[in-house]
Amino acid sequence: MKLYVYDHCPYCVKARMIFGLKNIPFEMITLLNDDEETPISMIGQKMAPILEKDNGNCMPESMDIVHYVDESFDKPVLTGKTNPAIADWLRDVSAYLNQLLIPRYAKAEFAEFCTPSARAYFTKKKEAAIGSFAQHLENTPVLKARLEEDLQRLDALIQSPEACNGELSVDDIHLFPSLRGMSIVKDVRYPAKVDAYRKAMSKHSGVNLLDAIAQ
Ligand SMILES: N[C@@H](CCC(=O)N[C@@H](CS)C(=O)NCC(=O)O)C(=O)O
Repeated sequence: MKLYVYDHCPYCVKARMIFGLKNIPFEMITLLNDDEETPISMIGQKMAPILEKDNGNCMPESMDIVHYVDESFDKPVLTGKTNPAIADWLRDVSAYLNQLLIPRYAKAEFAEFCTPSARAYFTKKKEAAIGSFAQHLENTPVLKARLEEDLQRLDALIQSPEACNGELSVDDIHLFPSLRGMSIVKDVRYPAKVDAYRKAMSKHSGVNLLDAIAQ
């Protein structure tokens, strides 16, 4: 199976995670961010992730891919209960997280931005959506303080480094991509349980944290 992704994309991280958590081999292909033709030819729109199955059929939508892979190969692993407090936390943080992450993604050495036109495409599209990157970057101290406060609340919800609710569930598929995204922000102070969780989940899912390229 082939999975078409952008490295920065949290939805693509969801799809990547299920392969890692189940130890299922797959080929990952990173699309250039300004390549509209490839995804449109596969699923009729410019969007990632896309799963190309061995029979050539293409499947969009991260959670459809997650459920397909979890249920079609070996025993399902996402068998734990969800906790509505995790979804609430993610909703609260999503109010400002993109302002911290997207301007940093735009400067990072991701494969989807390896040509100047691909990087320019992303910058233009995302600045139109979220406003001036320069202004958001200037606001970093305020945004980071808010994030660190929210991470303290998350710490109280984490039950195990191996799974946020104690047993792997779709909450892990939703939570880890946000934590992975925020690892591109330099010098965030992670409470102990959150830090252990993001590191363990990175290891088990095979999706790297971005600490090494944090800005
Ligand atoms: N509902 C979709 C959303 C996927 C999505 O929004 N992907 C973004 C990247 S994070 C995308 O491809 N946007 C189009 C673009 O970047 O031009 C899913 O869960 O897979």
